[in-house]
Amino acid sequence: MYDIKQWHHIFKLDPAKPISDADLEKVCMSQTDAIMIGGTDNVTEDNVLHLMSRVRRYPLPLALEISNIESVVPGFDFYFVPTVMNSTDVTYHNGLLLEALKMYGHMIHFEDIIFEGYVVLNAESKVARHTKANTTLVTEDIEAYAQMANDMYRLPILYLEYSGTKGSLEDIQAAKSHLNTTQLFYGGGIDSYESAQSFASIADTIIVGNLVYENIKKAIQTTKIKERT
Ligand code: 1GP
Repeated sequence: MYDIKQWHHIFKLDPAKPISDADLEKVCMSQTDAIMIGGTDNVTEDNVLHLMSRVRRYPLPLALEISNIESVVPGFDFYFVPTVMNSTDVTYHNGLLLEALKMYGHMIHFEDIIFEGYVVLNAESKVARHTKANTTLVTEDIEAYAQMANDMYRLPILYLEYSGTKGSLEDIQAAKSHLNTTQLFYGGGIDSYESAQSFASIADTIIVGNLVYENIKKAIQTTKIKERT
């Protein structure tokens, strides 16, 4: 079975965005460790199923990052379930989860579920607006969230989500210094091999999203990060 701890690079594909067969092949045949399907807007059962079936032709791990209950479909290797630790709305802490468990708790394979503690840091991002995240955080806040994830909730993953913009290396390093069991995911603004390398030198795992749709060549270059070799 796949070991998430060994993943250093993930491509996150948005089921609401078109991608050609040729680009999808490049992504899936690259040196990435896994594909994650996830997005914020217009994620539906139909577009998740469609993208899943296209990616399934390739021999690499495939995860769904759950954004709404309606678009959860069987057939993924893993289901990543975000809890947005800096959301001001309980819906995004455990409210959606409560509803999901009431409806489907009897049929969930919990061994396939990975709980992710998200800290959303780009105020301008869709995810920040959608989850009503309090993004006005200083380094001490980010450190405290890291302690919360690692030492209190004991989450498998802390995801520093800067979606659409580059994060502060100092803040990422500060978070990392509080983690000894929780795996650090970093996502946001990776636009070249160099930026991938700088974030990968601190985070355990980097996530590349938009670049797949903006510049496929540069996106593939991000998979060459040294930690992988
Ligand atoms: C988004 O963290 C990912 O959820 C990746 O961010 O799209 O900015 O690469 P980008």
